[in-house]
Amino acid sequence: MFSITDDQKALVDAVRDFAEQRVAPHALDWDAEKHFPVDVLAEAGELGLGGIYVGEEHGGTGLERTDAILIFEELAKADPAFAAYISIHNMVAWMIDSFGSDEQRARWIPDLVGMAHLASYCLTEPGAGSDAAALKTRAVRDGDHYVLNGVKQFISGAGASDCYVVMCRTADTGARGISAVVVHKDTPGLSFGPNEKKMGWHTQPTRQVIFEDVRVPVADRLGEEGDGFRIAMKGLNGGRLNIGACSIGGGLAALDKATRYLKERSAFGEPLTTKQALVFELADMSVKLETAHTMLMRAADALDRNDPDTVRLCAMAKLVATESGYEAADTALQLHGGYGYLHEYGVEKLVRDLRVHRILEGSNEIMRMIVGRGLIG
Ligand code: FAD
Ligand code: 2MC
Repeated sequence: MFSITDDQKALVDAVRDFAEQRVAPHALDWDAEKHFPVDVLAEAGELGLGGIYVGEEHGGTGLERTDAILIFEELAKADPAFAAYISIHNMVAWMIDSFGSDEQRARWIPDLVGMAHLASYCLTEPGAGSDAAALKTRAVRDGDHYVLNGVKQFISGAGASDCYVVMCRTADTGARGISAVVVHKDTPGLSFGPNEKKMGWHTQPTRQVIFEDVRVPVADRLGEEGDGFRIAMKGLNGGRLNIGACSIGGGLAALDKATRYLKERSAFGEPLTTKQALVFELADMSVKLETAHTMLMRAADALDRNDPDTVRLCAMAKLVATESGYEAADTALQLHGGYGYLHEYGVEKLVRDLRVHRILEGSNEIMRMIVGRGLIG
C-alpha cells in the first residue's frame, strides 16, 4: 500500500501526461468561460478514466481504489473541478456496474466507460441535503413503470449528462423506503434548472433536475425496491475518497506554485526563501498533504478489501484530505501576496474549487458525525 508498483507508476505517468497536455493549459480559460469540456472528457474516456473501477469483464478498466486515488491526485493537479466531475461520473458507472442487471450494464456501461455518455448522481434535494434519507422525490408504481415527481438540487453535470441515477421514495419507511433508478436525459417530463452561479467548480455545470410525471420502467431500478439509500451510500464511500484525492492534487499544485514563487520573489533585499517562517508554511503544507494522502490510501485499501471499518475510514480520510487541500491552497494564496489574488496565477481558482469539497459528498460536519457516532455507539 505504501510503495507504488511499476504498473501504478506507468498509470500515474500516463494520467500525468494527459493532464499536463490536455487539461492544465486550458484550466483557467474553462474556469473563466464556465466551459464544460465534454470533448476532453471523451479523451479521458479513451484512456479508460470513465470506468476506473468498473470490472474488466464489463468493459471497464478494473483498477483498485488505491489506483483511483493516484489518478485523481494527478488529474486534480491540472484542474480539481475537471477531476471532480470525472469522480462523480465514475461513482455512477460503478453503481450501475455493481448493482445493475446484465441488461442495464449492457445498455449503459460501454458508453459510460468511454465517456461518450456522461453521468450524474441525484441524491440531494432542496429540503434534504445532509439529512439525505429525508428526501421526498416520489416514485409511485403504475404497472411496469414508476412515475417520478420531485426536484433534485445541486446536481453536477446536469443538463449535459445522458444518465441520471436518481434516489427516490418508494415507501414512507425512512432510509429503507428509498430506491435508485436510472433515468435517461430524453425521458419526457425530465427538465433542468438554470446553471447555478457558483464560487468555484465553474468547469462543470450544477443544475436542479426536475421530475414531472416522469415514467421510468421498473426494470430500470438498481437492486431491489428499498435498496436505494444503501446503494447511494456505498457509491459515496468511494466518491468521498476521490474528492479527497482531488483536494490533495489541488493542494500539491498550490504547494508547487508557492514553492516556486518564494524562490523567485525577493523582499527586503533577499529571496523570500530566506524567511524561515515562510519555509515552515511550505513544510506544514507538505506534512499535512502527505498525512492526508496516507489516510486516503488506507481507506481505499479498506474499501478494496470490503473491510468492516470502511465507512469510518472513508469519512476520516475525506475530512482530513479536503481540509488539508483547502488549507494548502489558502496558504499558497497568502504566500503569493497580492498576485495570489489574480486569476492568471491560478491560485485563487484552487481556493475557490477546493472550498466546496468541504461541503459536498457529505459535509465535513457529517464526516465528524459518522466518526463521532462510531465513538459513542
Ligand atoms: P445542509 O444539510 O442544510 O447543511 C447546512 C449546514 O449544517 C452545513 O454546514 C452542514 O454541515 C451542517 N449540518 C447539517 N446537519 C448537521 C448535523 N447533524 N450536525 C452538524 N452539522 C450539520 N448533491 C448530489 O446529490 N449530487 C451532486 O452531483 C451534487 N453536486 C454538488 C455540487 C455543488 C457545487 C454543491 C455546492 C453541492 C452539490 N451537491 C450534490 C449537494 C451537496 O452534497 C450538499 O450541498 C451537501 O450534502 C450539504 O447539504 P445542504 O447544502 O442541504 O446543507
Ligand atoms: N456506506 C454504506 N452504508 C451506509 C453508509 C455508508 N457510508 N451510511 C449509511 N449507510 C447505511 C446504514 O448502514 C443503514 O443501513 P441499514 O438500513 O441496513 O441499517 C442505512 O444506510 C441508513 O443509515 P443511517 O441509519 O446511518 O441513516 P441516517 O439518516 O441516520 O444518517 C447519513 C445517514 C447522515 C450518514 C447520510 O444521510 C449521509 O451520509 N448524509 C450526507 C449526504 C451526502 O453525503 N450527500 C452527498 C450528495 S452527492 C454530492 O455531493 C456530489 C458532489 C456528487
